[in-house]
Amino acid sequence: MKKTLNVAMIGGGFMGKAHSNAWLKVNTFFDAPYKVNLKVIVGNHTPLEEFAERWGYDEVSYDWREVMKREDIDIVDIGTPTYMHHDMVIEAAKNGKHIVCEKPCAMNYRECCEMVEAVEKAGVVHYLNHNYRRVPAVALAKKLIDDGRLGRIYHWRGAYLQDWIMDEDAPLTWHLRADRAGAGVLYDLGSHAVDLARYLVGEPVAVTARLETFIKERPLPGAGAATFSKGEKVEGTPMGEVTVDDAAFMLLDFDNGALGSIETTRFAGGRKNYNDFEIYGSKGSLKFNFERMNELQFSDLTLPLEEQGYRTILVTEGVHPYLSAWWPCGHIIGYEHTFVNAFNDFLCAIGGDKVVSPNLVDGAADIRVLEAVKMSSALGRRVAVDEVK
Ligand code: SOE
Repeated sequence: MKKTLNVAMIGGGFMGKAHSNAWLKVNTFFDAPYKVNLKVIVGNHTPLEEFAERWGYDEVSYDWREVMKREDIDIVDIGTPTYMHHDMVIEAAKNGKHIVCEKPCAMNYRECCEMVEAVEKAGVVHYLNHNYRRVPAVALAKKLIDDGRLGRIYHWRGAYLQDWIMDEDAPLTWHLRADRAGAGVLYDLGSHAVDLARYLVGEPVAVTARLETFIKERPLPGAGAATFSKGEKVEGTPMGEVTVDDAAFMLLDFDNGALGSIETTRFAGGRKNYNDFEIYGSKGSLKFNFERMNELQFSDLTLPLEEQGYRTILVTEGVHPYLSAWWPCGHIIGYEHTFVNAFNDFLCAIGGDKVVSPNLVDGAADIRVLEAVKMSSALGRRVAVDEVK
């Protein structure tokens, strides 16, 4: 009989939904070493009873510190705004809880280092939800690179583009406040892009970057103003200053000599969740785009010239990671499946492997690069990543 682990989910927004869905599916589609029970959903003000009813939580709570101390909680899942991650992770670690934390890891490199120290001291398993590593097509990219099929890597070319705040009436949510989010698109999407670059190519050692804010002030979120859709701006709505970047462009020097670039913006009209990368090596090249997440383009330069060119691989065969748990080949998967894939790996780590990646150590490395990007833009020069302390 499998032991059941009780989950406390902190945050009932978009990530609260995506994570709750994954906890509900992981024991159905995977032979995870533990069963999972949705014990308590934790929030700070918005009534959670309807959320608890819909997703099947036993309880609701509005006191995360009290929940952390409960003996009957095994896993703490943090899906809150970035500024809360540091204190929550440290409190969870102190109480011996295994931890899932949403990206970005924390507000700055120093906070991340304190979090790493706390989880390592506690000996708990910790996973940082850069879920795009759990896309089978990304796993295939990793395999091709590790098998030497690309040869020496020359370039990483990443672009993570969205367009959901191009409307100047979109309200000033926490994502647009430096004291809540740490940075704007740089942390929100740039953390995913840098994590993928680190996973697939290597460690950035220096950056040269430019940040920009296009819309300097926005309507304060009023009662009922949606968080992600067009704000219901009415005349006289009080305005607030946007204190984060709307776009962040960077050049990266990698430790293995590769040269890379990453573009992140939430002002790329028509791009909805356009998480794209291209990798160019001496023997081959790859292209992936999350908006076509079941496909990987591969150009094999070792073929006879007349056979060369990009071919699109439909990455749905059961031989690829995770897919044998889902559907037969050709029956594609989606965004939510990457969370389930990751949570199975997290439960396996608790069950024995002890380490799952990415984790807070990766998070600290990601944020160190992103802080170097902020420094480079502010100073107008190339910044070595180890300048960030
Ligand atoms: C931003 O809109 C966002 O929700 C990110 O915060 C997520 O991490 C990404 O997976 C989808 O886009």
